[in-house]
Amino acid sequence: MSNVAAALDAAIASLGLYANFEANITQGPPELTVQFTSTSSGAPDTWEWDFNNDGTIDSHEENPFFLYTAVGSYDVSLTVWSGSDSSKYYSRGLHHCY
Ligand SMILES: [Ca+2]
Repeated sequence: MSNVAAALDAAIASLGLYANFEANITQGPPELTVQFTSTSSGAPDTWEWDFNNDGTIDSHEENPFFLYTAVGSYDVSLTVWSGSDSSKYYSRGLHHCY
């Protein structure tokens, strides 16, 4: 790792643990495949995605795909963990299938 990359990592880690994510697409007709990318800070070691707000974790990957198969509006949450610390980011009605 370069000195610049190491310094950047240290700066990001100093921000603390904050969950955040991006998605490559936010609406479309089913079946809609969405690529989610975690942009969380604080060097999380665990990712818990709930793509349809049903309380069931759908993925533990850092940058998962999810396939929306039904028409609807979906709330998406990402909880990240670093040791015993956690942070949750919640996006209401992020994805619309029509
Ligand atoms: Ca779920």
